[in-house]
Amino acid sequence: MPKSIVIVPDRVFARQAIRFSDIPANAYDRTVEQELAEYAPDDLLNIWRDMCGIREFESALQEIKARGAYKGVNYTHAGPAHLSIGQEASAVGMAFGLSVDDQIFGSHRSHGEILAKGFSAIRQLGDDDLMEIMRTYRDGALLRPVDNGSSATVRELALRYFVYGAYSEIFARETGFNRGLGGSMHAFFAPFGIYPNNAIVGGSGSIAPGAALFKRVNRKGGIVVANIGDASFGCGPVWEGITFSAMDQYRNLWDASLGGGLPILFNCINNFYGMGGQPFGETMGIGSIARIGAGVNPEQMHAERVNGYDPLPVIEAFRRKKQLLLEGRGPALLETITYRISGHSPSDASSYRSKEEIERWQQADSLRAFRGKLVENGVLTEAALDSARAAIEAAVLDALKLAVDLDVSPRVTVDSDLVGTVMFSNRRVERFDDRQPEFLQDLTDNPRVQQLRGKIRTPTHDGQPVPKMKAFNVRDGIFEAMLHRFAIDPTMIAFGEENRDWGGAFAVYRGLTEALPYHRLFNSPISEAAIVGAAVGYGLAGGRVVAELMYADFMGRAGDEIFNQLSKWQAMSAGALMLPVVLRVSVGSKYGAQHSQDFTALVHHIPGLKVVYPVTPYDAKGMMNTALAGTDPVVFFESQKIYDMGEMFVEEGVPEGYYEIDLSEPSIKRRGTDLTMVTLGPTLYTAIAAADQLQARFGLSAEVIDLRAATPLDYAPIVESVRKTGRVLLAIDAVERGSVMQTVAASVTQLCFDDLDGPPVVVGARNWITPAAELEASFFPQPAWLLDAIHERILPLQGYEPVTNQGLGEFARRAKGGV
Ligand SMILES: Cc1ncc(C[n+]2csc(CCOP(=O)(O)OP(=O)(O)O)c2C)c(N)n1
Ligand SMILES: [Mg+2]
Repeated sequence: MPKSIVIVPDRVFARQAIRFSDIPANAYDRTVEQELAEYAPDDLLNIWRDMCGIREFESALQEIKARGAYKGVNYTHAGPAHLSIGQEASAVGMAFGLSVDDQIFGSHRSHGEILAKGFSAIRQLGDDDLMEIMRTYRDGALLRPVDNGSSATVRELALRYFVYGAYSEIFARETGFNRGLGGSMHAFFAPFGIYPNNAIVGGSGSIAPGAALFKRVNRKGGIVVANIGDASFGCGPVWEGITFSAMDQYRNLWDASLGGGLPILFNCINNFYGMGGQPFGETMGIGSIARIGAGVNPEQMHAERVNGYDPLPVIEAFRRKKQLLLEGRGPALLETITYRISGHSPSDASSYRSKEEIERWQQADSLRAFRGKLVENGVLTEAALDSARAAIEAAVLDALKLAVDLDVSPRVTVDSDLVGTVMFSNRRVERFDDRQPEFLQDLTDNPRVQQLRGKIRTPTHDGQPVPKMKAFNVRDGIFEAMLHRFAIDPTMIAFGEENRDWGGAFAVYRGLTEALPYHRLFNSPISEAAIVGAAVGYGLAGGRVVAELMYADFMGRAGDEIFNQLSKWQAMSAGALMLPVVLRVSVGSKYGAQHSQDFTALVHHIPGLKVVYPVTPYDAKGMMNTALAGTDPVVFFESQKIYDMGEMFVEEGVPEGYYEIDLSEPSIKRRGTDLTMVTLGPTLYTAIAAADQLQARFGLSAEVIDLRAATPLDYAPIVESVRKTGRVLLAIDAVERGSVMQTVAASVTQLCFDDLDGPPVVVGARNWITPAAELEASFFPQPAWLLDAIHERILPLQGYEPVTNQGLGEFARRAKGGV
């Protein structure tokens, strides 16, 4: 808490009432005459045409899924199609008034929103811009199939291009927006401001705030819209995303020139159903999603409920919401009422709703109602409306025909390594913007920078070990790297719990508060899902970010954001997006079962994440530098056991200047010939202690290799070492079962089979919950355990008396009991 916000007892205990104001519902009361004065006839024709285009697009998919044919086009589509027939007015109303630089994020049911935003962008962009986008996006791969001279204008061409790209993406074709690697539920097209759909219900609720944050921090125009369903408001990460978006600090503490509250609109597409569950009357008790606004902030998120079965009230509401977001009064919440006439998915038998209900909504169908309004009021003729509808239906059918044609629209070759090549962008980007990075002070005046100047960076000083207080330690290495990159990349920001005035978790950021303005370093709410989700959104939008989770144990709270979002979007964009996100997580000790777990195995298992775990000052600094110059998500593990540790291995010491370390390269910390010991994390120091004893007591020389990273991992140095020693012990502080070391051991067995004297041996922590500090020595591997394991299973040590049972019989006995 910054000292500028003072808590005064008298004030907080004063008698008062917390007041709410009414939340408008269906307050739209404009007459047709008023609306007609607002719109040109062409606008209204476009609204109609867009709605018809979406209806046709979705109807075709419905028939293809149900019957394998539509209007003479035969096709079997294996993948999903969550259709939004009935919801067209809400989508067109949402997108009609948005600018190209306004960004939308969606859900599994966002085809309609994507099309509406694309149609709107195509109308706003000039011919040159449209041609430029079509020619350059994926080198024109989507343009060539549709550029056959049949379009009279560039806009017509762009429309065919866009609908074709959407169908191709849904059908997993090379010519899709994302080469078919996203598909129906993850499609997007950033040049038109269309950002990822999300197959995880509410996934966009925590990501979109990060894109809005990017706009504020980097002074970009426009707003961000999170289009999410009514049932998604039961998801924790959506609430966290709202909380993150509504922080007071944007308006209280951040530089006013940045623009105030986050420019984000949570747009609840309320169709009254989850799949079959009903949030109103059954699965929630809130009555109306707009009510949520009242619990968020005094402005009640400017929440309101609007009729989304008519495009005009939605357009009008969006216009007002956009205005207040641009004025810095965000976030905002809109509950757009609509109805899904189609099933949740093609296999949906609508067992959860009555036929009569569906028929009522069909009678009130938005297309029919809007058409009636235009004709009855003499705005447009039946003929004009019919001809617009026929034209867009023809364009949609034409795009469908091209998209199903395997000659025109091939699939990516199944046996190609395309997915493997786009999972990581593996690029190096010094800075994502050329402006001057913002600081509050000259860095030479920074107290931490000054303190570090007096620290000793070498393993010894004047032939003596360096006292802890004087040693340049692991936390200093992380700090120095981050400060350096803060000074290079103006888009770089860091946030998490207690990141600012507290000095960062475990004092890693001490000094950064003095150096950086709020918008580059800030405290987040205790919302791990929003911390990681917002980092994903910030990265997708084009900025560099370091998010921090304090304890690795809290990764569970951000499980979806780490496992399904951070790890996936580069691959699902087929390389169109980069995710320069470093996620710092600290592995605890002494704090028991929920604060002391090494979760490297969890993230190592997930494709799409780089996972590093440096434990020396030299490695911490060099690997953080690399991570912060790269373009991939890096989960950066740190250990609370060794934050204070000075450099013990690099004789020349930790350079003051800049250097990088190849993340894949294991580091040989000690040379030896009799045995290879492989470690990840602070177990390095346990292994060094064991190696010392092996040498002193048994004259054996152990080679100690610190993996430093679980992914990526170059096996060559390990293989080379095992070839020499023929024996390998792998040790880690994570629980043994399923640990990274088990994977490495299995690989080493394969890679070095002919060179090994016996199978690799893994020593991890016991397969327990982490016990109290006083009992930790019975849980984490100790030097003696390594000697015991060597003695029992690798190389009998003469005269050695084991202190623990590391034998295979004991292993099997425990395993049978699940321990
Ligand atoms: C986290 C998560 N839980 C469950 C599902 C399965 N699922 C897919 S859509 C859906 C209903 C979502 O309802 P809502 O958010 O209202 O969106 P709608 O389908 O109505 O557009 C469910 C339960 C999922 N994809 N993700
Ligand atoms: Mg719903």
